[in-house]
Amino acid sequence: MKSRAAVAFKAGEPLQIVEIDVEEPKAKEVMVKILYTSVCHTDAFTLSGNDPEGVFPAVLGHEGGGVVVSVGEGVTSVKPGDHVIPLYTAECGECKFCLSGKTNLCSAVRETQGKGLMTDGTTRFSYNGEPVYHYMGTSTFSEYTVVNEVSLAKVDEDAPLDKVCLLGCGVTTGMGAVKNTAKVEEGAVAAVFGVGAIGLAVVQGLVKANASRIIVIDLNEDKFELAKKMGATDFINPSKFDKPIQEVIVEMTDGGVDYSFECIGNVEVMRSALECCHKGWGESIILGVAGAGKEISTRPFQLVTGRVWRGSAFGGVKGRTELPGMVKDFMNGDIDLESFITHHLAFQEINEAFELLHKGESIRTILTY
Ligand code: AHE
Ligand code: ZN
Repeated sequence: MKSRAAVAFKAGEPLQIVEIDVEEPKAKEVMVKILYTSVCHTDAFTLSGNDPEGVFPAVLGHEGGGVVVSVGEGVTSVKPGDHVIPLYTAECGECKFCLSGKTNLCSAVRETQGKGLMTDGTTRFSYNGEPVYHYMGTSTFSEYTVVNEVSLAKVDEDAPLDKVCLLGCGVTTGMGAVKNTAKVEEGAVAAVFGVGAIGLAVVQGLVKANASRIIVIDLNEDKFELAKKMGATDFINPSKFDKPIQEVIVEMTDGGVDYSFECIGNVEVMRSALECCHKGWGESIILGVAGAGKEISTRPFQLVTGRVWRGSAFGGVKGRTELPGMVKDFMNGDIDLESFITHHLAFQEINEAFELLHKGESIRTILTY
């Protein structure tokens, strides 16, 4: 199968739109025709060369929606024509992780996924006869992609894929972190560091959880309007203060917040997010992806005195089990996805979508194939 794809040939270089070859799905694999995809900071992060798992050339992309084209041997949960959202956090339902009841992380395909390969150690993509790697088990920047069956959530055919594709990463990560990781209770005071798609999704989750105060922190004040529209109550630009921002937040919240969320991937900000938490019970959740070699630090006394540092992937959401319900929530008006969509572009304009993200001008750009 020939497929239009945006290939990351080299770290730090723009993607190139080329025609690649995509092999038919093997056992337990599925070919999906991607109809819509968006670009997330993690794609840009991997393209930059800062991701220890980054391999090139690769077909990046992990927030998309499409239709099943064909299935490999032994695939039972989807059939051609089904509408699906690819999952970078698979759910096999059988591994130690899936059976633990403690995590949404699944080990079925994660090891090969991190190497840009399918589970048999090979790739389904090639260009001029040379292999091209997969990415995050999804590779939504190709019109035709091959993914593992366990990496697909089947969703309602009536759902608009150009919107629910956003549930493939940012929105689910943010909303899930509030509900599953922090388990925010009514009346809680929360701080959200970084007002991109994930930060806004955290704000939406906090509104749903009836948090009493939602403090957003960002250097780009242009982001505050949308955050306010979505329910944030306080707005802080750290560059306007001459002391650590955690001190400012502790002062304005009578001792600190109940929950904080780091949605940037900056290890200094992670420290602020922990240290703005209330002594005795405040919990800080790390959602941002930090660059290779970066480490977090704080005085252990911060933890001894009751603050908690946590993190989660994909908001702790089990994709195959829970995404269909989130799609229904969107269709019933209980999840807002429209507010995240700031731009629409054609797939071949994908590098422009990366630029909009870099410049902080977009939250999400929906690319149409
Ligand atoms: N490959 C990186 C880590 C990347 C990472 O942390 N990814 C997040 C998703 S980012 C979505 O935009 C995640 O959930 N990871 C869980 C997982 O299993 O990868 C590295 O540092 O090696
Ligand atoms: Zn993402």
